[in-house]
Amino acid sequence: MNITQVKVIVTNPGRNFVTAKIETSEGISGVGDATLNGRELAVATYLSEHVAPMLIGRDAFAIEDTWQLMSRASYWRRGPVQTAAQSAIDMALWDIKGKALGVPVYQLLGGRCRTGVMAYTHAGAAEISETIDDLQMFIEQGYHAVRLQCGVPGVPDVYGVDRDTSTQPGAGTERPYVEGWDTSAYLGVVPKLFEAAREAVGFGTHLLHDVHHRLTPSEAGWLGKRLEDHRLFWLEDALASDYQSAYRLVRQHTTTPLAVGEVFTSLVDCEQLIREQLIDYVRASAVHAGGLTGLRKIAAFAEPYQVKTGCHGAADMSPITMAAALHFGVSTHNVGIQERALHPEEADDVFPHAYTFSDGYLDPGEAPGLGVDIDEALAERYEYRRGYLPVVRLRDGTLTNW
Ligand code: GCO
Ligand code: MG
Repeated sequence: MNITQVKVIVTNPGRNFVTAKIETSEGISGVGDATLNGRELAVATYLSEHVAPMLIGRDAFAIEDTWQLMSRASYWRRGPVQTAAQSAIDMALWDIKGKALGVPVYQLLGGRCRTGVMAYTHAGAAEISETIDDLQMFIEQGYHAVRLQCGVPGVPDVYGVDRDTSTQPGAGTERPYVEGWDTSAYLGVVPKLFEAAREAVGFGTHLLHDVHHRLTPSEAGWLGKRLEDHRLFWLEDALASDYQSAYRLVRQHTTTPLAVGEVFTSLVDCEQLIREQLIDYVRASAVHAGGLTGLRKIAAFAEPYQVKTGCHGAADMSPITMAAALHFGVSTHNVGIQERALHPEEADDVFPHAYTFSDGYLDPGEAPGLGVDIDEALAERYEYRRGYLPVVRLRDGTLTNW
């Protein structure tokens, strides 16, 4: 079965998504997500100009060889644009193989080793009390794990608070939106948030928090230590992860579990973090770390170091990525949790899918392949809109990490 066409579909059902659809000589097609939030057209062009032409005529079953070709044929290594394109092709080929053999992709990955993948979702409001209300609502909806964020006194527009996470950030802002930041005020409020949460719901629900790259190693060590009694499931992206060795200092000062890696594009980005056991969870996703093939390579390396995965699952990755994460999730031993942010309703219509959520667990379903598709006619109705991720400035105007 040969690849006959690679279509690139850009659509905006509530936010931008880029999809690769591979067609084959047997009439079986497969889909892969190539969405790189805020830089979507770079990947779309990379796919249609540089990737599609070299794939025509290739064996659609040769997944590993195609993955290696995409890693090596460009000469230039990794990079988010290249790996998002590689990820989409990889996912689409797994989808095709599953459909051709009549099995869900998780069967190709070794079969089920758990009944469902525990999901966490996001509670975040300006006031601590409102975040706790959200937390209680999610517990009623069946969640066993919830991420908590809250406003920082004196700082307007903080990450993870109030704005609709299905469409923000990155959906349709014509210039990067400017948020503020104050580390001292933040460090004052976060311990209070978790104290209030444990008082309200006890220890029966896993609680998580995303620092979103804002702290220095010593600040992160202090925060992790301060939160230890509240037993977080994880503290995420405490630092920008550009220098993996920076996590040594954090690790030396706290036993709060650490998660990093939604921006990682390959094992190279987290090899030291894993090998030195500086983290507990790697957040790499199927869409940015080389598809199912790339994600499996990271997970296999992490397993003996007792590092688990907790795949990035924000709304800026399409339902195709969620489907891939769940086939990986039920069949890979060292999967810890899966992030779940709801997509806009229109996006769920454009990408009909077989995966389900019940009692806090996600399941990929039993449809052959990935169990997700793109309704091309519907997708065409939603035109691409340029959108930027926000930036952050300190009180004195200095730019810092968003
Ligand atoms: C998360 C992430 C997201 C990112 C977004 C950027 O933990 O879900 O931090 O909210 O900010 O995916 O595109
Ligand atoms: Mg995050």
